[in-house]
Amino acid sequence: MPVFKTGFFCIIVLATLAAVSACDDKAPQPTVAPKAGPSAGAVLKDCETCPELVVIPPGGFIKGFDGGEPERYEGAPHAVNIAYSFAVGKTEVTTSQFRAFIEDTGHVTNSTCNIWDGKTAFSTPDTGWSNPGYGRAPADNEPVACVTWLDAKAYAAWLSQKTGKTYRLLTESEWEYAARAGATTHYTWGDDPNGGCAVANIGDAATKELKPPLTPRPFTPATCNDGYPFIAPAGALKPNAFGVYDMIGSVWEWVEDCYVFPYPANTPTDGRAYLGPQGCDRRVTKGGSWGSAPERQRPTFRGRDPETLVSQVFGFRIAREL
Ligand SMILES: [Ca+2]
Repeated sequence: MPVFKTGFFCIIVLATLAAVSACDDKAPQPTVAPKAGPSAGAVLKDCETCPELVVIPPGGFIKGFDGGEPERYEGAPHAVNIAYSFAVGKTEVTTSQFRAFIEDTGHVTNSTCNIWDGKTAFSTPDTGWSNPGYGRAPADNEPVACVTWLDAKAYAAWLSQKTGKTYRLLTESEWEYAARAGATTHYTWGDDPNGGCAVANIGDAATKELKPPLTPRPFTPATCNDGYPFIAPAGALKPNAFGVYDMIGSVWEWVEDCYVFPYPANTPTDGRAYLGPQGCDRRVTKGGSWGSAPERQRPTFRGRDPETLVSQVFGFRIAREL
């Protein structure tokens, strides 16, 4: 086998591969700038009918709460550190955004939805995302409701296919981190359950304006007034410190994680979802709704529902990897 001097070898390599750095350690090393991602707070939109997204910075927070309702313990509190940026829907997915998905795919949704009838949530024929029991059609700019976890997953898959980006649901950790936006209080707005009406459409004094069958509801509403007896346009109230709207109130948001309580010893602390050893029969829902008690609007409160549940007060928000 012929023996070549390093220089000759390099000429060959340069001529064929245009690679330089391996040949001469005295040569200047190429400077590879780290790939610059979008800055925290940047707003992204991948297509005309796609939801706007807000870039969330990496960071840490304490997830969970050493308390909660009986049989709904929300602890143990534990540190979560999310080392990556990600993007979340600036608002919850709206009626018109969901309609674009339905029209493009022919995706079939449930034809019944659990609608409050004044006493209980009742599976009502001929209801669904296009008729969520408001006594009128949902507005294009209102958050879509009456969608299952499976519908939300299908919507995310469609957006991924449509845009070439990776869309998915938020994990529970990502959701809680994005909802808190740095807040360490019991509620995202402070410790007073009646203090959230500037930033969250919750069960509040305006709820008194509701007519049957949307009311009465089995809780004492907050004493503040957010101006909306039931659903509100997406983004109608103030955003949080990350520039994200309606994380609390509005509609419950499906997230990726399986529900178990308390948090298991191996619950992820890096932002990933807890998916259980063998899948799960219930998924976590977060953030309360316009028809929920003030106490359930805490960022640590954990709804727990089957993937196939359809509810008048359940919607979702999307996440996108960067
Ligand atoms: Ca309200």
